[in-house]
Amino acid sequence: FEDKSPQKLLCELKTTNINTLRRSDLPLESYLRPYLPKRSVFENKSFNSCVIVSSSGALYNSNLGKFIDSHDVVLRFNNAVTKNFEKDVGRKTTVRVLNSQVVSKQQFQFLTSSLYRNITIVAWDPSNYSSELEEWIRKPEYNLFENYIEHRKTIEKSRFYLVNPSSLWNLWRFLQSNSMNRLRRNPPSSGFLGLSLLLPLCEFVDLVEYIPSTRVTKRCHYYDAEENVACTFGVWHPLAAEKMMTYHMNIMNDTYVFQKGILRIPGFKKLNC
Ligand code: NCC
Repeated sequence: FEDKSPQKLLCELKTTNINTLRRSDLPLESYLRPYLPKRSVFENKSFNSCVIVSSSGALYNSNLGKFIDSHDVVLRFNNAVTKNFEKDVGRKTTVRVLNSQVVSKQQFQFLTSSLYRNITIVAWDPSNYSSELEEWIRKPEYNLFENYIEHRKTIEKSRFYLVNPSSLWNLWRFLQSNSMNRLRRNPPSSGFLGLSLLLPLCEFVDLVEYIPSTRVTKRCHYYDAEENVACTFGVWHPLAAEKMMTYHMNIMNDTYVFQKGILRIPGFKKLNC
């Protein structure tokens, strides 16, 4: 994408539709339909400052907690905890983007853990590249629907949304059409999905330790000691392409990006496409 300006890329991304499922997306007889929300996530919402907290090990000892909490919207991923890490990652959570393993696997205790209460949840699960919505609902990669329904039924004011899996492939195509290498046909990570969800709503989106700063470490997550460089540079997800793209769209100078670990992407609202 060297020949494209950041503005042009943002305009392309703006036309890449990311949708969460609404009742009207499913036929009347679908068992899932009554549990879906009537509206899509963040419909008509608008915010000033938003921040995406990557789960990167490089956040450990970053002291970015106050900076993170100063934003109107704080987006976190999966089971990334804040307790005992407030100094580095803050304590506020507005929305969590979850992959379907976190919703469905017993070990994450999705229905009982306080991590998944009183916030907006957006979960995703990959469909086959060319499969229809109903086929995916019959055969998701991890069965997230059981806990989806249970959460919507039993938890008061459950704000839980499911990403339309075709949106994941729209994002993948955006990445592929702007990459010089052939990408594996695996959907983007929760990180890039989170960015695509926030850009239409926020004046700007900051990302912390999304591009590894000088604090780069083998540690996978700030919240556990496992070492695995694939978490930062990717194996299954097209992580390298996502990160290069995000870096290209960033408006902070390199001192900010590599010393502080902060990128800033302007939201879509002010774009002149
Ligand atoms: O690790 P994960 O990712 O939960 O991280 C969330 C997002 O933070 C950014 N990240 C994370 C670690 C790191 N060193 N650098 C980073 O930039 C990435 O943007 C990442 O998307 C996922 O994306 O959903 C993922 O989930 C994990 C895992 O399922 C969950 O953590 C739950 O345990 C996946 N790992 C495995 O399945 C083993 C990971 O591939 C993708």
